[in-house]
Parts: sequence; structure tokens; C-alpha cells
Amino acid sequence: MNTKRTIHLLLPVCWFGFLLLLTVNVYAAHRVVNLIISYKTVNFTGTPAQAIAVNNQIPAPTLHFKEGDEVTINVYNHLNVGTSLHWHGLLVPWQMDGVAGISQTAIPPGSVFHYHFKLYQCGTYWYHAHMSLQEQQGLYGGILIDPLKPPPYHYNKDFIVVLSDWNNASPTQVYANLKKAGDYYTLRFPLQPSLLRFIHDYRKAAPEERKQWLSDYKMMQQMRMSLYDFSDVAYDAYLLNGRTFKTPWTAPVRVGDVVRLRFIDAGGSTLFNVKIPSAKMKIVQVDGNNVKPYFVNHFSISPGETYDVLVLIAHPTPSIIYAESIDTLGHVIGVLKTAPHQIVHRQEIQPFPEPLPVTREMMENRMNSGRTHGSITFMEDGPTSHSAMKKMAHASQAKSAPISPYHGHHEKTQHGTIAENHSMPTESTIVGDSIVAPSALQKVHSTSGTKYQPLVAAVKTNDPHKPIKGIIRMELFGYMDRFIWFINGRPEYKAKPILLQPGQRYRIIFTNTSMMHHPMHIHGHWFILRNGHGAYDPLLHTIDVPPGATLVADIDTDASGQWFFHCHQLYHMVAGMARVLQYSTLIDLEKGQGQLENSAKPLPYANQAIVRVDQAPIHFNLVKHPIGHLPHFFAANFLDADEDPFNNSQEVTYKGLFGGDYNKIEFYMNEAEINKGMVENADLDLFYWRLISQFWVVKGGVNYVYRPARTPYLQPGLGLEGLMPYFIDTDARLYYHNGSAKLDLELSRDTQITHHFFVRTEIRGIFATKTVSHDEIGSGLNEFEFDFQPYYQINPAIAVYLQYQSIGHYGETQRLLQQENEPTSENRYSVGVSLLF
Ligand SMILES: [Cu+2]
Repeated sequence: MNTKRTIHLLLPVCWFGFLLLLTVNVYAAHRVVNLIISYKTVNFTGTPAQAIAVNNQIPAPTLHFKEGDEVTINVYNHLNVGTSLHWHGLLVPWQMDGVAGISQTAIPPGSVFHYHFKLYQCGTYWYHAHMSLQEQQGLYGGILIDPLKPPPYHYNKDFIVVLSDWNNASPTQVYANLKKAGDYYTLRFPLQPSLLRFIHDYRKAAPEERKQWLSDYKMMQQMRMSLYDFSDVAYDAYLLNGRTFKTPWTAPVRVGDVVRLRFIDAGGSTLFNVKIPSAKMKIVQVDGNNVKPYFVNHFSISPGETYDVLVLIAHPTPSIIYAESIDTLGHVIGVLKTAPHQIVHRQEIQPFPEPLPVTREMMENRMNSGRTHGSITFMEDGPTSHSAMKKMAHASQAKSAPISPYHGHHEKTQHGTIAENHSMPTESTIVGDSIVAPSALQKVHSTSGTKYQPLVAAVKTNDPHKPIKGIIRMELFGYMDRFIWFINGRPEYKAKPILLQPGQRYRIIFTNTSMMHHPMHIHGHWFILRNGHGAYDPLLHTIDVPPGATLVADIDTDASGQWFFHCHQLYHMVAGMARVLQYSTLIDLEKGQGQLENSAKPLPYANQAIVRVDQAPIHFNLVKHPIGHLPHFFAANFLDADEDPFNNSQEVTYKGLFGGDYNKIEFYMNEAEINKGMVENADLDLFYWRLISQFWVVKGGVNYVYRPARTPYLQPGLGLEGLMPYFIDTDARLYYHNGSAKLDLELSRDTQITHHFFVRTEIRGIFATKTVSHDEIGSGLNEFEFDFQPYYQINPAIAVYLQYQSIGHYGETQRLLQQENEPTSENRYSVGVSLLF
């Protein structure tokens, strides 16, 4: 690798005592850093919990280097599991990139790994674990690289501001909970899509806006989604430089200071809205690259991103940095104090205005991107696109302003007809990755309606006329209820690496058909975000693709090896929203062809370099089977148990699901009933369960009937379960025994009335083709049941309910029951508890 090259170069230099040695040394110091990764007990919430620290610090110590430095970072693993560290935003040799399973094997417990690379760039970056979900446990810190040339802006104080999020529960537990139910944590968010809240918003709204609210609510019901799905995880604390709002991070400043704040979002999945109410912020750098400075009152930062802002301290009062999670669940502050004992009036800070429903943001972005019915219409290159771009930039800036009128959504634009209905795809419109020839799509540069519209690079970043080798479409989507996240309809573990040729330019077109933001991060390369400034299009390592949006970014393949590419919402990443990018030269090596690459040099553009370095030995296992995150097995148990105190009867419903994302084993016992100590009704499905689409599952196997049959029996069963529009839960099962086919059909719907209070209504019918008296089955309609169940959801795992059931038996079954002197109808009142574990 290039150390050897440097040494070879330097040896003759030393012998002949050339001045060159001096010049090399001035620019290229060799820095050695030792980092020890170990467990640490923290207490951010009043409850102690285990975290992971570097040199006993959370955040990890800031690494301060200079552009051109050679860096050796010795990482000692004192954990009892493997680990690895990734240098987020740095262009390093691929085997130094620190992604376990792709660039290296995990550093075993008790072992050390020596990361070695040269810095061809400057600016604000950061580092974090890239092994399972360790980053979420505290393993992140800032990297600050001073430039060789002074920056084109002035400041006299400089602080890193690391924002992050924290849960006392381990991230693997959080992930397991999300796999039990995608909405596991939603109850903890202040914004709820409840009926009462809707009525409140509707009544409060102006007539024009009322239509919009109705349409939002209807869309939510039709599309089976939540109006306020901003975050998957409700956090216990938010941190700024490792401190909560109760004991905030502070820094000393003086009146007249110009302070540089380097914001890093190291959150596992939190997007923050940031403001400093006492000052305007001047954004000077984004993701390590200087931009044409612009002033903002607030900005939003997504996991993986960095924003550098300058703030003038104008008054001898504390300046509060306020960062709030976009779901409005919590916030954190930091304080710049002009005197040590200044009192901070945190409560005087106004929270950010409540966000609009995601459905609205999504539809607006969809309109802006010119997307219709899941297909894409692209703007033509030329003068019209610039005016369109401006219009869109304006629309995006106005997002926090009053809502655009509903009629606007039916307008025709130059991009074509806008969707007449508010439908979003319930399946991926693209299945499988492919690289297509640029041809017709070459003119596409339609990034619009994003927060990145004002970004213009401070210096030229690229030659916009470089031809495009191929277009990679990336549709971001997920099954939110099941917590599976995709690129192009497939989770990472079902996809092959995307093959790239060196020395080319590829265009990535992101479309986000999901309801959530996806900050997409590329390793080892820059995204050139195509936002209409050509040679001055900004360089980013992380691009937040908002719901409904289409974004276009180019990448120049100036590296070698293989690289991870993923959503920086960590739970989306582990759940599948990731890919591996592989260079064709690495595949050649694997086949025993070609030679190890060993060239590295800066490019004439700032912060860019060609780093084609393959270090021997290459672990060809990592090349054959590169994978960031393997699929896992999960368990979900749903148990309802109730008591009818008037009739001494108990009823139990249990469903257990065990397996991966698409294939599971299901145990299902529906409404087993004990009456005065006697089991009256009990049967159990043992089914193979197969997910076939976002909302639908087919299943089949055996059913064991214990009662009401006179002798227990086994029968084959088939089923279909899923969620229909308007949140109608559907479960249809077919059974066959003794010549009689039976259909058990259940439809139910839960309506959220207030934050914790819900109402379930349910109907169930059992039909048979033939009477089998031995099985207590009559031909025709056997049983019809209506349930009404108000319930109070205490937390994600526990609800308590009242239930009214009206059960009637009909036709042949009624006759059979009458013969046995059994009642043919029943009204049941019960109290019960629902558990999810
Ligand atoms: Cu994501």
C-alpha cells in the first residue's frame, strides 16, 4: 500500500539529503492514535445502562488531523463481541473502511486492528462502529481535519457538536421489538393519528385546509399508514456532546466571537431540527465540503450528515443551541456562555412548530418530483427546467409556511399530469437492481423539493460534461408493519452486489416511495448531488431522501474494492436498506486475474482523490459473500386472555410467530373457551406462514381440534391473512375434515379514539359445506359472532380491555345444539388483558 511507496520515495531522499524531505514532512505528518473500545455504564435517564465507549468517552474522542497527514489508528477491542470502526466521509483504501463483513472481518474480542490511511481531504467528519448496532450504544466521535489553505471564512472559536439519541434498552432489543410490530414505539410519540386529534385539527383549520385534513385522513385509512410516522424508535434521551438537556454541554465564548459549530448527527435514527434562537446561523460547510455561505434561522440534520455553521456572539447572554427530534418527542440543548455562572432559561425556547402529516409532505414531494402512479416522468434538460427548479426550491422553502391549497394538488405542471388520486404504491415498483444505459434518462437532473436546493459548492466539484456510464435506480421502500426495508424491492440479504467499473461516472436516481426519510450514505465516494448548479453541484456523503421525493446524484468511481451503501437510519440499515458496491477489478482479482491496485493521488478538485489500493492479503471470503447484515430469526407472541365474571367463563387467544422476515411458523389458537371449568372450544393451527406482499400472508398446515368435537381430530388447513384498506384486519381459514369443508372468516378493525384509547369491532362467521354431527359442524352458516372491544393501550406490550360478544348459532348447528340442550346464542361480557412479548 502507499506507506511502502512513501518509504521507497523517501529513502533516496534521505541519502542525498534533499530539501524535498522537508516539504514532504511539513504536509504529511504521521499521526498515531490509540483507541480502546470498552463497555461503560452510563446514566442518561436516572437508570444506569450499559454503553460502549472509546477511551472511556461518549462521544468518542475527537480526532484532530491535518490535510495530507498519514494516520495510523490502533483500535483495541475490549468488548466481548467483535467490533470495527468506520471513518464516515473519508476516502480511504477499501480495507481500511471498517465495515464488518465487507471491508474487513470484525476485530475479535481482545484483539487490535491497525487502520492506516492518508488524508486527501479536510473538513468535519466523524467515525463510528460499523458492526451490528454498536453505534447506537455510544460508539461515535468527531473527526476534524484542518485544511492546508485557510478557509474562505473567518471564525475564532471552534466546537464540535455531536447530536445523538439514546435508549436504555439495548439496540438489539429495540430491533427485536420493531420486528414484533413496526409500530411498537409509536404510542410514545406526542403526535397520534387519533380520531379526536383529527377532529381537533379539522375544526381548528380554515375551510381550504379542512379539505386537506379530510384528504389526509382518508388517505391514511386507504393506504393503511399513519399520519405521523416520523420515527420508528421512541428514545429515552437525546444527547449533545454526550450530555442531556438536564445537564447541558456548555462552552465559554465572548461577545464579538465568531464561533464555528460543527454539527454531526450521530443519532441511530433521529432527524433533528436545530436552531439558536439568539442568532442567525451561517452555513459554511456541509458533509466536510465548503458551500456558498447562506444564512438560516434553523436547519434539519439527518443521521450521518454534518453541518458547519458560524454564529456571531452579539450579546453578553447565553446562546442556546436547541435540537429537537422531528417526531417532537424530545430535545437537547447546548449553551455558549459569555460568563461562567450565567443562568440558562431553557423553558423560554419555543419548540419547533408541529410538523404536518407525513402524508402531506410525501404528496408534495411526489408532485415536485413529477411522479405519477409509481412511474417517473422526467424533466427535459433546458431553460424550462431552471424555472421549474426555482419554483420547486421555493415550494420547499415554504414548507413550514401555511399549507398549499388542496386544489394545487390537481394542477397540471410541465412534468405531466399529477396523480388524480392520492395513492402510493403498496409494493415496490422496481424489483431487483440493475444498471441501465443512460440514453433517454441521461437528461435527468430533477432533484427538487429537498432541503438541499440552496446548496452550492464553494469551489468547482466536478466536470458536469463527463459522460455517464450507467444509471442505477434506487427505489426506497419498506414494509413498515413488518419492519423490512428495501432498495428496489429487496432487502440487502436478498440482493447481489452492484458491480461498478473503475474510472466511470454513474448516476443514481433515488425515489422514496415510503413515508420515512432515508439518509442514504455512500462509503469511499462522494455523491455529486445534481441540484442544478452543474460544476458547483455540492459533494455529499449522505443524502437524505425525504418521503415521496426523487433525487439524482452522480458518483465517480475513483476507488477499488467493495463498499457499503446504506440508509443511515441504523434500524433501516440492519433491516435491509443497504447494498454492496463492488468494483469489477476486485472480481478479476478473485478470479485470479489482474493485479493488486496501488495508486493513490489527490484530484484537482478539493476533497477528492483517486484511492485505488488493494492491500494483500485480500479475504476472498469477503469478496464472495460480502454482507453487512444477515437476516435474523425473530419471535412475536400475542396473547389475549379474558374473564366473564357473570358466567364463570374464560377465553384465550394466542398467536405465536417464529422465523425470518418472509417465512415463519405460526401457532394460532383463536378464542379457546373455558366454561365453568370445562374446555368448550379449543383448536390450534400449526401453520407455515409466508409473507407474499406488504399486507398479505398465505399460510397452511394442520389444525388440531380438541373441542367442540366429541373426539379430538387433526385436519389440514389453509389461510390468508392481511390488512385491507381502512385498516380492516382479515383472517380467512379453510379446513377440511370428514367430507366437510369449513371457512372461518374474521374481520376486525381498530380505531384510535384518543392517544391511548382504542375501539375494536370484529365480526366472525363460520361456514361449512356438510353436516358432521360428530364434529359438531352443521352445513351452512354455523356461527356468527359480533365483538365490540374498547381497550386502553398502557404501553406497547400491555393493553386492558372490556369486551362484548354476541354469538349466535344457525341452521344445522343450531339444531344439533338444541338436541343436546345447549344454548344456541350467547351474550358475553368480559374484561381482559392483551400482551405482546
Ligand atoms: Cu431509512
